[in-house]
Amino acid sequence: MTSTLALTDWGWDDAHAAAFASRAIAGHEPGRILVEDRGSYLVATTDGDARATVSGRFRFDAELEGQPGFPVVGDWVALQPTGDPDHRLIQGLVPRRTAVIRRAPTDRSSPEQVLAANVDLLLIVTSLNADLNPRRLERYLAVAWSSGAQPVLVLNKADLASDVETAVASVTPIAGGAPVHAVSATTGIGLAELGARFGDGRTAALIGSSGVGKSTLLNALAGTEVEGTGAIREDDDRGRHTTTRRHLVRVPGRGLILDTPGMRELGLADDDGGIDAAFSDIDELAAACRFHDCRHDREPGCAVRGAIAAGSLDPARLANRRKLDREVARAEGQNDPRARAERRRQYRMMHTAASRHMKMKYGDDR
Ligand SMILES: Nc1nc2c(ncn2[C@@H]2O[C@H](COP(=O)(O)OP(=O)(O)O)[C@@H](O)[C@H]2O)c(=O)[nH]1
Ligand SMILES: [Mg+2]
Ligand SMILES: [Zn+2]
Repeated sequence: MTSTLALTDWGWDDAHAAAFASRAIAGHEPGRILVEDRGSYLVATTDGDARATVSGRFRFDAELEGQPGFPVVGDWVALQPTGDPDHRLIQGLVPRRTAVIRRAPTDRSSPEQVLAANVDLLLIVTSLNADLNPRRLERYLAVAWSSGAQPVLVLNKADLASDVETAVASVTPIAGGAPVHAVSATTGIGLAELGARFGDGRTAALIGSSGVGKSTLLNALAGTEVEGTGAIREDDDRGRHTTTRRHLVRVPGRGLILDTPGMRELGLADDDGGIDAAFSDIDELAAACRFHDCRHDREPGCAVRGAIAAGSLDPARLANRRKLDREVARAEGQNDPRARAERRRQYRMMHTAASRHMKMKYGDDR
């Protein structure tokens, strides 16, 4: 598929351009990752979509140093042409403006996973027919606030709910200022208001459990069955169609939208203030505790326990905050600093050996 779109149609702006220019190497051009498929990428470029893989040097740095890490959907990368007009080499990564990161608690080898980069609007989608789980929403909100993207709570399947207003009122206290939209992807309730948050050049991502209606919502927002979604659907073991790969699609007038597969576990990685932001009401209460290091346990003069006693704070919310804090502390413990230091040392040794070799072979001014 060739297109004659400008990079701004893919979300390129002055800040990205400046970040790219400060590192640019002659002959490299910017492109945006649309799909990642086991190390092979589909990228949007000024010449249309192209295939790309990371260069040997990029892989070397990513695998040994863990820096900057492999590109993910939404990333802007520096591309170098190859002899094959449909294949580019990824030589660099433009620093991410935002990053949605999760930790897979069961996968120790890759404790952190960047789900998407450069997302402006993060839609946390949940369904009004199933039980609305506030604890799960708090978890998603913590991830969202850490990411740097603006979270939006989307309560889908409003057509099936008997009391939408009560449901919205029940999540508003935990939304922490994030807008809440009750919508129906199938009947169109609330879609105009939600759609107004999107715009050309902005990047939105849909996250949430499987079955809440993310893909249906994407199609409804696009006003059509989004091109390419068929290619990223596969039958799962129950014979249903599920989204299996993250795919950034362009919807004219609504910018770029990323549909993600449902996630069984959304572990929290290193916390960049996301938990504090998701539970700012508790921190505000805590400021009035008698002791500044109050653990809201049995301390006298505890404003947090006072709020629970008065019925204005759900004790389950405090318990969930503690659970998420413990989870992050455990994750940080697993990022063993000694293992990290050893990896750095090995990398430096190899890097020095490699550059010595290159110098001998090609001289100093490569
Ligand atoms: N009644 C109703 N069903 C919906 C709505 N949105 C999605 N669905 C249905 O929910 C099921 C799962 O939707 P899907 O978009 O695949 O969910 P995803 O796993 O989050 O991508 C499908 O059968 C949809 O038709 C809605 O607003 N109302
Ligand atoms: Mg889906
Ligand atoms: Zn307290």
